[in-house]
Amino acid sequence: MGLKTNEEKDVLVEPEDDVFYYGKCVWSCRGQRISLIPILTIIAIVILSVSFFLYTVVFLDELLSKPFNSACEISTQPQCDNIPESQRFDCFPETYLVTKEKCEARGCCWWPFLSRPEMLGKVPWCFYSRDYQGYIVDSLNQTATGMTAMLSRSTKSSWPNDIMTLQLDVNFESNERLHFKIYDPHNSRYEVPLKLFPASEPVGAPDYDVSIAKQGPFSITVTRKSTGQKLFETAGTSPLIFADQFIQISTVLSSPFVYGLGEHRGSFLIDTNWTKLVLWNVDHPPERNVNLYGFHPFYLNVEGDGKAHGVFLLNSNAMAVEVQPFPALTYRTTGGILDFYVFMGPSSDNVIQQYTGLIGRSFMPPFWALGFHLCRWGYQSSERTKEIIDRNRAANMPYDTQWNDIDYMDRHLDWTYDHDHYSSLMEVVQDLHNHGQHYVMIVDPGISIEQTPGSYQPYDEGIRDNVFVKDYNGSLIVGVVWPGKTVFPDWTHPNVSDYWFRQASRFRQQIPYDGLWIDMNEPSNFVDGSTIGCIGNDLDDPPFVPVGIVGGKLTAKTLCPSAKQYLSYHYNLHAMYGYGEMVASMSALKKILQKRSIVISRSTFPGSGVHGGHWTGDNKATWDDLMYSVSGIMNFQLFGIPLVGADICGFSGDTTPELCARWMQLGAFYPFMRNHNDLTAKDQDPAAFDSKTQDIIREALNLRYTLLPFLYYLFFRSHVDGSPVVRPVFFQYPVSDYNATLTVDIQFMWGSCLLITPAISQDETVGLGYLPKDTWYDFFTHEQNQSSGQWINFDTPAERINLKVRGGSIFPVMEPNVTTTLMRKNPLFGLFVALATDGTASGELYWDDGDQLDAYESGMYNHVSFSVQKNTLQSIVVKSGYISPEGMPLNRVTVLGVSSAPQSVVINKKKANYRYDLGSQTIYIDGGKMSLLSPITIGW
Ligand code: MIG
Repeated sequence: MGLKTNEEKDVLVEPEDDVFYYGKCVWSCRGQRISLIPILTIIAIVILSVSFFLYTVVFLDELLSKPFNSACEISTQPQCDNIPESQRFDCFPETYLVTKEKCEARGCCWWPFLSRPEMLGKVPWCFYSRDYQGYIVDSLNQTATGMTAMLSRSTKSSWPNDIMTLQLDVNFESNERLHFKIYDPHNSRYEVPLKLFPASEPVGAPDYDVSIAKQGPFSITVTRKSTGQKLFETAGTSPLIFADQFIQISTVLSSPFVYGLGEHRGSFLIDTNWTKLVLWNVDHPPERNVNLYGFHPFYLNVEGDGKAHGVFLLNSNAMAVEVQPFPALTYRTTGGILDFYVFMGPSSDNVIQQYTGLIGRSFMPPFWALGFHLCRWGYQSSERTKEIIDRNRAANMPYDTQWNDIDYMDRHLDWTYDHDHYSSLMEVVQDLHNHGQHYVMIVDPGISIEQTPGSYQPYDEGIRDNVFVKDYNGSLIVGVVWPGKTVFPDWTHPNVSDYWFRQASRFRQQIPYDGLWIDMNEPSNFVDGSTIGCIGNDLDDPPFVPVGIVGGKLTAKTLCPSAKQYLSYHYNLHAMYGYGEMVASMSALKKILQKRSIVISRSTFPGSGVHGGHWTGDNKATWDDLMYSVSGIMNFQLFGIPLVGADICGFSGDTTPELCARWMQLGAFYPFMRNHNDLTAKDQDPAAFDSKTQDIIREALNLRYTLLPFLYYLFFRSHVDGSPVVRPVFFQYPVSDYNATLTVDIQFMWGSCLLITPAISQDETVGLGYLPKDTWYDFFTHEQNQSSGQWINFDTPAERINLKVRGGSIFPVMEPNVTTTLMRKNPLFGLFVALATDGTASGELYWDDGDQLDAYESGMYNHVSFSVQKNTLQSIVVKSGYISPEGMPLNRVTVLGVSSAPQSVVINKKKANYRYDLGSQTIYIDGGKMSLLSPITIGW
């Protein structure tokens, strides 16, 4: 019956276009395409027999441990025998088009056969031999905190300008941080101008060892002493190559569980089956297998036993990182030096704490920034912006911040607004402020050169202060962006910070904005290189360009790498362009506002988290994009940029009510929650939908606002000790049967308390997820689940997200309101207590005035810790440095997991009002507005 229907359809349907037609034929065009079948069959037979032959060949080869290569197959010189596919290190990484002649000219092994046809294009045909001539160690000396070695090579590599002598410095910086650096001791080379922070304590008895091979090719091994696990191991991989514009080093990974290396789109766990990741900042929508907006050469590797370490390569040159099944990882970078840091963990949290200890801890966002942000490209007028604000207020949506995109500007000129269409912008912003709301608008880096001299200060002052990027010749380099022809501030120029501050502060006198959204800062350019292209020298067109890079070249959609910045060529500094703008923008905001604020940047680099947050760019209104957003957000937790979110409901394309409602439910758990929409897509602000959808969205927002004190606490932790805000499930549960937790990337945690399981597909009411071994409570029903660590069905009814609380948690909550400002005026604190099976629980609270600069650093904050033992909750006021007029009254306490009705409930020796629900085993206690700034004891 079904088949018949298909056939009928095929006859009836007129192919509308070729793509559609071919697509259909795969399934059901047998009648019409009968002539294809014999051809396809023959092709299939050929493919099968060839692959069977190859498979047999390779299999036998490995089985018999016998070289298949005889003198006539592979050149007899290099040792190419018995190198399994997984251990082939690519000797021709710059192209797929390699020939036997070219390969052998490099002294490498040529073996163009693969075990399985699907390995084509993944497993290299041209790979290093075991005895490839590289660097040897000439001398090795111990130093007070490590060792120093001199390396040299006597033959040239195939890359131009080898550095024939190298120095390696190994420095044990602390028990947790190892630093090693390979560089040219004779000529100084570009090094990343990033502010790094010293290790907190000196080295004592570290749990690591470093050894350098004294004989044979150079190799370095870092071992975790207590387990013998090798954490960084170059032996048995590709040789070290250190040429002027091509530097390569490989390491064996301790396990295939490797994460990070951004910015990229994909699963959280990086596939070790030959994945090539390109790092080179570019304006490109999140797509798999290409480089994106940010540059983060950092990975986390979970060792077999649940311990973890991290590796950071401090390098900002265009880079390819290849991960292969050995498992091993190869860095190939186009410049700089090899400057490595290894972080010893041993927990994943520790690794991130140690990494951010080096690159800087995340900034403390103001409280309002954790509320809901609403944005779109193309309101087209201040009146329309106001209509949207009004309708969402009328719909009672919790909502703190309204944004404007480039359409607020006068002809897309930075630091101006359109006096025709946005004439009432000032009133709109004042109205937001009157309602306790905030305003953020976009600024792009490109400064128009097309204005009448004397009429546009951002250009005139930039020329006067000499802050724009130059071309290789020293003239201004000109690109094209939204305002037409533009120049680009050089964020490394000593005058740029003042210059940017002046523009920002002058504009703030017109429009009193509260934060900055900085876009297009890869930097993006509508023409490749510049309006006159690039000179095309070794910097624009280097001998190695990562395969798969967007546009196929470094100049694509950005400035010429040969352009000159104050500190170095753009070639070296490109990856840091957005970072530099973040630094200048945050510094300007602090000076202007004298308050905490936000900078949300598209392009990022290590250290960006110190100065702002990130959104993951131009996603689409699809379920796939909703799903991948979770990995995106978890990645930035590894990179030390916890304030991150994806465009909720999807940027490009029209969303649907269901998708948007689901996305708002998930987005309520993004550290940065913003709904943003493309120029032409249909409205997707909460009030744009039918009342049922609005109800779902309002609930999601109320839930977020209820949980804001907990989220704020998590940001405090991140700011102070570097713990991520959103945590991958394995951070809490590193060991699980079949390593299940190591693959979980649709679910995630807030701190150690909440497990979030979003719905990720249409019409989904139950979703498969992993429930780690622990005691769990449903946040809404309080239903208890004792899990032994299993994949189970999670209820995902349309009305809400699945939210589970880990037994043993205490976290602060607050009565929600439509703005954080109103919540703070009447702060009704609550405590959510979920008992572990032994009746214990613990948690903490952080509070300050919400936007005071350096509140924590100047001690003007409150910190309270809570614990439960034997039916008694006790608080300890760790710090009370912020006394607000509103106080910190405890409104209610909800205790889950109380199996029998209490006789009474007592707060600080006084009887309290409470209600016990046997069904859900919950006590609801009236907190009696006791001040949280004094110790509280509650017994039941
Ligand atoms: O070329 O400012 O990623 O969020 O709406 C597009 C317009 C420029 C890209 C940003 C997007 C923003 C859009 N921008």
